[in-house]
Amino acid sequence: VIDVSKRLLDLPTITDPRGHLTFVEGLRHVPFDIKRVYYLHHVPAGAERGGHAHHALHQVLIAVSGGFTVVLDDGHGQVRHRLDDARKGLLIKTMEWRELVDFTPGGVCLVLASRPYEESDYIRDYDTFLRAVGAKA
Ligand code: T46
Repeated sequence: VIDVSKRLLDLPTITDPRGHLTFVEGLRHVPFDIKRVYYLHHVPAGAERGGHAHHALHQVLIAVSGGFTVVLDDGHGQVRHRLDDARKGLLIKTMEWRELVDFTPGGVCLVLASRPYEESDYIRDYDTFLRAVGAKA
């Protein structure tokens, strides 16, 4: 089972009377070179994102506005973590099933990814995922 406390990254944040500025450099603040950035926004109430795992992709998720809950599953157990602090990143590694649920209105999930988009990197079938991680015969 994934230990979420070991996956939370404290992103450098400069605070002054004008507000907060948080920044991220690849290979310095996240453990990979950043090859792609995308963001999930205007997510309707009740919508669920994710529902897959990746063979090779590493990602860091940041709740840059509002919040959402991440369900992480390594095939041997699930953990849920609420992300709602724009100064924190959540690292998701290879072969980890993820679901993003319960977005607040206006919630935005910024994702930093270690690789370009490749459909062949996705495992979208949960039984296939369980077999691949050795959690099912
Ligand atoms: C993940 C969660 C957090 C692209 O063309 N390029 C891209 O970089 C991405 C991420 C997606 N797409 C296309 C592929 C689909 O036709 O956008 C469409 C929606 O993608 P998907 O259903 O995979 O979106 P989510 O929100 O379920 O999952 C995404 C990422 O795919 C996934 O890696 O971890 O966000």
